[in-house]
Amino acid sequence: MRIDVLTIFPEMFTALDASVIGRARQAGLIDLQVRDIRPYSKRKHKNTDDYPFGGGAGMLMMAQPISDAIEDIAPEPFAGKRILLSPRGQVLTQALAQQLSREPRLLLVCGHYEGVDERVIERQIDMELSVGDYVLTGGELPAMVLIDCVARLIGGVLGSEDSAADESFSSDGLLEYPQYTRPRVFEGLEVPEVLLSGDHARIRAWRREQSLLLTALRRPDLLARADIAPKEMAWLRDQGALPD
Ligand code: 4FL
Repeated sequence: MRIDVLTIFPEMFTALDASVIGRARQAGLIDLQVRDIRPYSKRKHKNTDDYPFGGGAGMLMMAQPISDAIEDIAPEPFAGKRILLSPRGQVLTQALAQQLSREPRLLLVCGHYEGVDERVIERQIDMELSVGDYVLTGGELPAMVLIDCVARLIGGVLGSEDSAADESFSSDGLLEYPQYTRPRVFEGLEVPEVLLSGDHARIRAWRREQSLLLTALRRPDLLARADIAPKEMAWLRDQGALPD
C-alpha cells in the first residue's frame, strides 16, 4: 500500500522509522511518502495560514497550498481515499481500519490552526476521520495513529507469530482476556491455575469467560455489536456483570 501524508511538520513522522512500521517500510510492504505543504504556497513567505473571513480566533489553513499539493500528489481519478484528519470526522474503529487496509492508496491531510478552508474539503477530500472525541494541536498524531492501525493489517507486516486475528476488537468484538508469562509467582501473585493445567478446552473456556466479563464490566457499549451467544448473555446476567 502507498500512503502519502501532507503536513506542515514532516519531521514528526520520523517516529514511523522505528519498530514494526519501520521494518514494513524497509521491506517495501508500505510505501510511506511524507510531504511538506509549505513549498506549495504561492505566498511571498510560503505562508500556509490566514485569518478567517467573518472574524474569530486563530488562523485557518489556506486553500491554495493544500489544494495544489493534493492536485500534485493525488489527482482524480485517485485509486484510494483522500482523508482529512479532523475532530468532526467519522470516528476510527477497527472495522474502518480493515476497510482502509484494502485500499491501494491513501492520502492523509493533516489540519492545523483552527481548521482548513472548507472549499478544499468539499472539492478534494473523500472522508474526514477522527481518532477520538478530543482536540489536539494538529492532525499529525491522528495520521500516525491511522497509519499504525492500518499498516499492521496489511499482509506480511506482522509476523505470523503475532497476527491481527485474535485480539481486542477483532473478530468477536470483545476485549482480550488477561495474560501471564514467567515467572509463575510474581511478588506473591500466582498465575491462574487453569493456565498451567494443560487442558486446552478448559483454558479456551476460561479465556472466553474473562473476555465476556471484562467487556461487560468495562465496555458494556461494545456488547451490542459483539459476537455473543444467548447462553453467554444469560451467564453474564447470572454473574451480575450486565447493566439492567
Ligand atoms: C484530528 C483530533 C483527528 C482527533 C486538531 C486538529 C484531531 C485534530 N482526531 N485536532 N486535528
